[in-house]
Amino acid sequence: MDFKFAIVRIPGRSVINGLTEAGLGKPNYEKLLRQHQEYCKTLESCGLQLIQLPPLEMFPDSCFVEDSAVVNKELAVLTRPGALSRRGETEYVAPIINKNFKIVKKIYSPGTLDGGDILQIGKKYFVGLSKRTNIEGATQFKKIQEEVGFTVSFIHLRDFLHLKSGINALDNKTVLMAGELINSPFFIEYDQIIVPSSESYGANCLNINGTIILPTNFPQLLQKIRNLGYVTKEIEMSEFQKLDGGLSCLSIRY
Ligand code: CIR
Repeated sequence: MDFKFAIVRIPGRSVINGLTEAGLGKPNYEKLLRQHQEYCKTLESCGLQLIQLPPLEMFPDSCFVEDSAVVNKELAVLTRPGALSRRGETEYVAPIINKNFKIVKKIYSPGTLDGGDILQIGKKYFVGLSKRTNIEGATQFKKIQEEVGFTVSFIHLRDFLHLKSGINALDNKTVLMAGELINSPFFIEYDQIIVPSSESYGANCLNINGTIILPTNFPQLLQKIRNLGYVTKEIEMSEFQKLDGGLSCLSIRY
């Protein structure tokens, strides 16, 4: 996918108290910061210009900036995050979104929507109905995007925190899918790479201008992607994994 910019937020010290169901223990802040710097360098090495926002200590999860806005070439949508402790994050992303997008829409109460639940493949959007994104939020999103020519489908999630925890596109015809999303009828038309259950976290990967970025230590998945001829780069994500955060969550790309 072709992108020029990425918005990222530097993690504050409070990140170690971020929401999690992973059961992997608390992250080490210094290590997490190094992993974030490596993430930023990797995006730059793929040709992106970074817009770095400062840490927001009052919002431990605010480095997972993807959840607060969904953007495309037509417009931006400021979300209303599903977790109460994250709801205020949008306000702090709004200024940079308003500066960079001509049309900016919003998700309103009682709707909730996290950017991690939004998967775009070409002119199609798939929206995860999850613990964080409710039907009201998804319906508002659908209306906004249909007006600018996208089709929008809803997918009920049972296990994954977000839709993109379990499925991502390598390009406009290939998806990487894990867990409950394997065999999903929504993706029949795509070439499918099945992520082994022991490597499920690796399903959250990114295509930045032709390079597939994936987390380290998922050797079977790496091999499958390389066998298809993709150029890959791996990044250490252990400290973000402890917070249920993946590669896509750490930036808003456009
Ligand atoms: C949360 O539970 O909200 C954060 N600890 C992780 C958010 C991950 N975001 C994403 O997958 N888009």
